[in-house]
Amino acid sequence: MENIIVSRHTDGVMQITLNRPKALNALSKGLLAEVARVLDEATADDAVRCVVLTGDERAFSAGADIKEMSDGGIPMFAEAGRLKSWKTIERFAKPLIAAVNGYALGGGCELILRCDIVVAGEGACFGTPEIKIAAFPGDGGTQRLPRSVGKARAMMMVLTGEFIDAETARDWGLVVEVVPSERTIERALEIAGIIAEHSPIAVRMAKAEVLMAFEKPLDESLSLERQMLLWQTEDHDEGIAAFIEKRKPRYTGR
Ligand code: CO8
Repeated sequence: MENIIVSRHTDGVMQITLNRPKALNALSKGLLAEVARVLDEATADDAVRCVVLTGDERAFSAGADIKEMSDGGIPMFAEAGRLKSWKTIERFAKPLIAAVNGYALGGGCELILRCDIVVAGEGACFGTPEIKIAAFPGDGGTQRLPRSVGKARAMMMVLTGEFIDAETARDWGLVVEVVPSERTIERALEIAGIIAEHSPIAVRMAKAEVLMAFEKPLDESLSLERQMLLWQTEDHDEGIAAFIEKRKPRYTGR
């Protein structure tokens, strides 16, 4: 991999570190394709229960690669491979946790909007500055940002291009916790480790159900949630047995 570093932790957590520091981890087509490839591998690998996505101290990611844009022009955004990579990230069914230090801008901000939980270091900042280059957050940001922070705040960010700091991002609901910068990855890994102990099938179902709240009308998602109650899993039986027998459950993911 040229643009990312992949590491595995013993507790079932995979860490993907964006690694284009000279370009502030800008999301080139190559980088996005590598992230998508690794997420496909993580999907197929039962040993991976949760993924943490991070950058470096200076930037989680400063967004789409503006230098690639000038090569390809705006239609570059609609390039099939690039859209396929985004789709893979969006459809990843296991939990995805972002650990953000430094800039999370443009596509970098859109990337965290696709994550399930976001932990930020004190110095992190978030923004959708595309308007400054006569564009808009077209990798899902115009739709996901208002669902995350509400219309007025999304309009403020999208139309001014101004950044918000980590505390504001937490107050607005974009981020779940703000921690000292040197603790960001550690905290994200802690959360991932807790999730990795749970039944993987129950975790996948729970993630899918919460996401339905943003994707479907309420009557449809409530009806789908009720249908999911019919699911019988061995893990559920094991969870109940372990509770009654006062022991740790041994989940198999079935
Ligand atoms: N793409 C490519 N290279 C970048 C990017 C980027 N997004 N951001 C920074 N870099 C590069 C710089 O060019 C510079 O490289 P070099 O040293 O070779 O000149 C290096 O990273 C360091 O950057 P700076 O020197 O600019 O660092 P500063 O600390 O002075 O500034 C900033 C940091 C404020 C983050 C500044 O770099 C910046 O404003 N970057 C651009 C942020 C941005 O606009 N992001 C949004 C991009 S567009 C997008 O994400 C989605 C578009 C979807 C459009 C849909 C269709 C309309």
